[in-house]
Amino acid sequence: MRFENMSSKLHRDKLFSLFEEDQEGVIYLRGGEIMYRYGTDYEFPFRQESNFWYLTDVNEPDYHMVMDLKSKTYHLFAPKREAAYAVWHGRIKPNGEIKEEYQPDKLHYDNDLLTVLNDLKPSVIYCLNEEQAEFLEDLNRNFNVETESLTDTITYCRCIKTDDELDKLRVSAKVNNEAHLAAMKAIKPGMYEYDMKAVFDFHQQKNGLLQDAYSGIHAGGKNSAILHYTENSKEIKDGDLYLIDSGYEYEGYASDVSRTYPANGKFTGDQAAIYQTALTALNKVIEAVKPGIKMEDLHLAAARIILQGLKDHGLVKGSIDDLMEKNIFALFFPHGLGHFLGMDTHDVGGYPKGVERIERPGIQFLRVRRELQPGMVITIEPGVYFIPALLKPALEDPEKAEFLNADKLEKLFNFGGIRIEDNLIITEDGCENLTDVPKEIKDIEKVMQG
Ligand SMILES: [Mn+2]
Repeated sequence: MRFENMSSKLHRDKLFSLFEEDQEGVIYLRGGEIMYRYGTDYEFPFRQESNFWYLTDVNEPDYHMVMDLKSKTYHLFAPKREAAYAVWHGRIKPNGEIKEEYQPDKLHYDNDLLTVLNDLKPSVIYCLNEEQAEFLEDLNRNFNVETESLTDTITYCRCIKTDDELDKLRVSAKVNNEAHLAAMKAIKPGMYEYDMKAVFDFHQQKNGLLQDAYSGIHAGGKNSAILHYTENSKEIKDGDLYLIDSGYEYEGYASDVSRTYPANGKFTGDQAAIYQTALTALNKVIEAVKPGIKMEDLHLAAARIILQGLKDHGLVKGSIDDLMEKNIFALFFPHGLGHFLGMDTHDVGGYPKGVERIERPGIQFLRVRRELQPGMVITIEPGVYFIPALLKPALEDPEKAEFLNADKLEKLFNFGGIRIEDNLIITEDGCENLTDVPKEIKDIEKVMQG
């Protein structure tokens, strides 16, 4: 599936529309440059800065852009390449081709940036950060540069997706779903975590998705209780759980899916009970997702379900209300329930101006605190972990220990953790689940046992 490279026109119109009709000034964005490893000539693969990509469709290094607010004119500045560039990096795109591909109102070379800005005589230049502000002020000391508001304005645009963006996320999800299914089918005890990474990456890349959206987590056994484990280097043993939290981008749009399953294809009693606890939380939250609902309420609802599951399995004791009040949930579910998803994996817009984090264990890490609206895209990723670094001190703290079954918990210090994560588009009356990878216990066991 190919997309016309014109989503950025809609995005620019959306951004223009947020300024007053007679507003003076210009918006300036500098695109990404190639990054090198420390002081060497090792090049990291180029990936455009998300705001720039969003507003231009340009995923090439060394571009700049200017939007003139009054005339609604979009200027794109392409790098002026030396002939030697072609020898080392490939063909230099002719101007006509750049114009055709990106359709700016005015195309210039980057060395004309100062001339064009001087001609526009902007009363103010809105830009994203201090670094870009300094770059502009170095061009002309008299420029009046403002860095306070543009990030919020673009973020406001980016957190409600257009239909084109949703279609890109659907394509991304489809390939990612296949890669997750392939990983689930491939695992065997004795494989290394990097073997699983290789299987997953292969299925993405052979489908044309070349850019990972974040550092993938491939965690066997107790490593699955390390929230951002990325070593991916250990052997996965018989009886271990394996947790995969990994995703690739399609045309800049990320997928972020997690699954956890037994390496040998059959859940033990403990594994099934604890897995089902996380899964029930996920399924119940997905049923509840709809416009108007708040992520912090979903987080707390998931926490209650997790506590109920742990209580049913004899790991915690007391009333759910007391367990909630004492923040016992955060010992087992210490991260946020989910986040926005888009051009960035942890996409922008989770905290509008004036909204603060909730100072409470676990939920303080929630990355979204706002009412859900149609067109937003979120992940929901409840987890249940046995993290000795959290549980050991809790067992020594009388305030917490009275709610914990020490004998049972100590036996689970090497259990690891479970996280199950789906990606959802908020719709008018609920949500569309982009993730289609087996997650019910019977479905996982069926797939894994061939
Ligand atoms: Mn996530």
